[in-house]
Amino acid sequence: MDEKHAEKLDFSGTRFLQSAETVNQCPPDDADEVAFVGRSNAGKSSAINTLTDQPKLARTSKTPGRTQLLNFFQVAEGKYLVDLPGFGFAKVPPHVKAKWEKQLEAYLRERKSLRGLVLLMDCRHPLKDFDRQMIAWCGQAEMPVHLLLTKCDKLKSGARKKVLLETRRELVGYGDLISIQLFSALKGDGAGELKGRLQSWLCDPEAREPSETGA
Ligand SMILES: Nc1nc2c(ncn2[C@@H]2O[C@H](COP(=O)(O)OP(=O)(O)OP(=O)(O)O)[C@@H](O)[C@H]2O)c(=O)[nH]1
Ligand SMILES: [Mg+2]
Repeated sequence: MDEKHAEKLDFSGTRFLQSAETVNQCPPDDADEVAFVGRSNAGKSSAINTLTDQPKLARTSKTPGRTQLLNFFQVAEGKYLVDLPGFGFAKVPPHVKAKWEKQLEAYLRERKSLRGLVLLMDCRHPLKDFDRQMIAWCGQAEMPVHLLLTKCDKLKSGARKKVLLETRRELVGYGDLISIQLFSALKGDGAGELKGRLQSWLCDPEAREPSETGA
């Protein structure tokens, strides 16, 4: 028999699967997936590229608002990473922005395949309004969150530790639902830790519901 628990993901074999403009266009909802969310320019697409060792897999840009669709990447059969559009870009017309926000909300609410969210925040500007709203929503929905404090190559070692400790302290009330780490797409710092988290969410059913231990 196929030992699903033992499956070890090879992130470097990830390939682009498809884009979706609406939730209805997403792949069939019977997979395991993790979505990368965060304010525009936080480094979502860059994180996916570092993780998969493919610098051009997800499109990145200095201009916020680069990712405009839900982009699905397949790590293995039925195991997806989803690159979501960022929030907070100023140059997008309001009606387009409203449409994306609606689709993003619908995706988060309706998608059964979603096992957890990787929430990315620039470590120099953590916990902005959008991040707090996202975390509060996850708390209510009991959706696990792995928080990446990105671009940590921009801070010295002491400042990194400080932001990690302070962010952890602020979110301690969420217990096991939220885990937090530093990350640099540029240097690869934290890539191993991120892979470990994704591996367990995508392949280990027990890791998804930490409080349910059965009889
Ligand atoms: N120094 C440094 N720059 C980074 C890092 N990660 C991303 N960047 C830069 O930040 C900018 C935005 O990165 P993206 O990965 O495109 O950000 P995004 O969150 O996907 O942005 P949207 O698609 O607009 O939501 C790019 O210029 C990246 O090169 C990092 O770890 N270190
Ligand atoms: Mg992007």
